[in-house]
Amino acid sequence: MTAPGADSPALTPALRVEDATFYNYGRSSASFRVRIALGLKGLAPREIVDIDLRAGAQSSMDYRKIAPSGLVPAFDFGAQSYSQSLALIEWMDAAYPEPRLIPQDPLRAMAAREISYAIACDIHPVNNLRILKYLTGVLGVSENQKNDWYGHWVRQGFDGVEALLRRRSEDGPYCLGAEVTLADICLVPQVFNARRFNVDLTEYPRIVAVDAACNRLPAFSEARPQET
Ligand SMILES: N[C@@H](CCC(=O)N[C@@H](CS)C(=O)NCC(=O)O)C(=O)O
Repeated sequence: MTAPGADSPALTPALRVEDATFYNYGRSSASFRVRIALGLKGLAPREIVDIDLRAGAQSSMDYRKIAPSGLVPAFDFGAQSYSQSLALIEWMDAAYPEPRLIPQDPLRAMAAREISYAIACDIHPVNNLRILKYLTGVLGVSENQKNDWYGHWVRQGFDGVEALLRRRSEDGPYCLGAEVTLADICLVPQVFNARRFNVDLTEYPRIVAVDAACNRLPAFSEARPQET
């Protein structure tokens, strides 16, 4: 005889941010997203460990045991560890629902993810450190050409994001209007990096305005990289 409930998966025991080690890097925009989400929710991991990307610490065997992809950020809970900034943030949003970062309304949730993924899946991956290093180190691309590459893909992506903000941000001040969502968490680090690479943002008044509004909130301003 089958035990009641034997065919339904067991719920995983609850994990807590307070028990996690957060693997972070100041200038990593994916880590920056997680820092903003932690701040908005008022959560503090047990420990924050910086992985020095410039020194290649993300590729060490020890770090790959935590995050096999060799990318930051990651949460290590001891017996289990997880990476991918949006997965970490979506888990926090489910486990600590206030304030909600992904709206409960399915259409608004889709709109928040639409902007988030436009940044995190389309812009960020082609401009990641390992891509830029491959361009200059393996393909022999010059610094100027690398910077052209960076600006090209940011502008391509921001053209779409600016148009989405015209449709979705209503009277602002944030990506979807009055409430901060995952979309803002993805936008602000991307704008920070665009400025670091001297990308001209004059064509993107809505993006610039949302960034300014977010940076007036401590969760955003306190999560900014210390060094530029
Ligand atoms: N999709 C991943 C991207 C993570 C990622 O690309 N992290 C960068 C820093 S922003 C990294 O660790 N780069 C190291 C490298 O390129 O070697 C996420 O959202 O967590």
